Amino acid sequence: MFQKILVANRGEIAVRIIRACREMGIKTVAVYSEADKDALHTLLADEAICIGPASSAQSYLNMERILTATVAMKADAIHPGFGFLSENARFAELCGKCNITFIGPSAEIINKMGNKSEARKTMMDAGVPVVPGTKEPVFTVEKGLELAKGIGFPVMIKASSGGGGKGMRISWGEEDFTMNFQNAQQESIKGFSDDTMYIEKYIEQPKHVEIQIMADKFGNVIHLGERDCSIQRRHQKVLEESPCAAISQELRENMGAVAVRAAKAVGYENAGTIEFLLDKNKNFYFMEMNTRIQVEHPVTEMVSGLDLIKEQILVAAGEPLSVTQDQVKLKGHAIECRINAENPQKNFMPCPGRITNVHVPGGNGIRVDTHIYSDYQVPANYDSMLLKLIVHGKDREEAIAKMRSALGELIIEGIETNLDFQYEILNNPAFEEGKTDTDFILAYFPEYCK
Ligand code: MV4
Repeated sequence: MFQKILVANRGEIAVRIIRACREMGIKTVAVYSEADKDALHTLLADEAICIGPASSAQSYLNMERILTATVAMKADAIHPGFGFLSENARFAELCGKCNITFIGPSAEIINKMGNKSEARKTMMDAGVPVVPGTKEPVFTVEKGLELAKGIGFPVMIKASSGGGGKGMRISWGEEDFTMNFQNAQQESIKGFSDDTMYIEKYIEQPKHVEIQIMADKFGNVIHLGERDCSIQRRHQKVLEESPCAAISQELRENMGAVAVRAAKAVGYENAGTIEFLLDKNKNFYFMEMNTRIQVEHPVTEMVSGLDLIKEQILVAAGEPLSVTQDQVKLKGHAIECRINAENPQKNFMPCPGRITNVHVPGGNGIRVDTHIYSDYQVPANYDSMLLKLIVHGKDREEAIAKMRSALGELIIEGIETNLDFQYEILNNPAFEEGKTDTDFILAYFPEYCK
């Protein structure tokens, strides 16, 4: 087992990883920027080392500084968390060259899945259902239009290097295809220096359902059920839950088996997520694979009883998974609400500043993952997520009741947050009925989408 892990991240996920390490008897090193001198992860870790100025590019994204810190502090592994360097194949490769274990999949797999059109092709060959569309990459409008006519409009034009909605356009017919293809491709060239595109049939008002998988070095792959992450705003998830209200046990087992097949097809290792679109007829289609631990992993932890961060560390150290598929028992219902430093009245503009007072809820089935404390200054340089409130109840109804109660008790003073917005979602009748799809916020909260 590792003696010491360097946590190459900040915020609540860095705190989450440090706590898991401490429970496992592993020493921790925090890296921090000049803006994070008093951050909770800096204070909680056994050791901490400053890696540069506030800007991410010069600190949490600075591979050379992080690797140098790891060697200097004599850590034997790096946990990258999510965001920052977590899906950077070059970083995973450099870790190996420095004799440091990158806690995640290999550089080759990160690369393969990071290239979305290649991932699509790999999954088609593995017999995984993908959204109807192109198999080979598309580079020109002419070829694109010809293929789009074959697929049938509307279509979604996507950048192979894309993600988070970047380099993505809907085309409703031949008339608007050329403009949308060119715009998506230009955005991709500008953002990712890549003109590789692919085209899919546009699935209207789908649910975003993702399957959590875990794989060890012995070829064991398990799935831990699904998360419904349909409630998003501008491709930022707002609320996630498990299980998905629309999925039967039969469909869950089917999707889980497909996700395991997908992971095995690429020789996957460590934690991963297979993202699917679920259409109105309950057809599901592979969309992308995320090769990191995700923000919303706690909802899966609550229903499965597993600690996914510990599991990541175990398998990275060469241990087998702690459970087999047969031993996975999913119980009850979990919901996570992301609380951000942002102002819903001002188009969700980030609102950093000093937090003057915090009170967090507690009690049976309530979990709070956060790095904030009273008198903490939220820096303007990073993501605005402050806190994840996660609840676990015997069923969806109880989980909703718990979340309403917990949101009502949570107090964050001194800065603007989306707490009231979350409360409105929890009290929306359509949410109660499980009518979650990717247009949910647009459909029920149009006043927040102007
Ligand atoms: C789609 C789609 C419908 N049809 N692809 C959005 C982010 C990127 N990862 C893929 N996305 C979508 N791809 C096809 N063929 C709808 C979306 C989409 C979406 C997906 C998940 C959650 C929220 C979303 C909001 C708008 C669009």
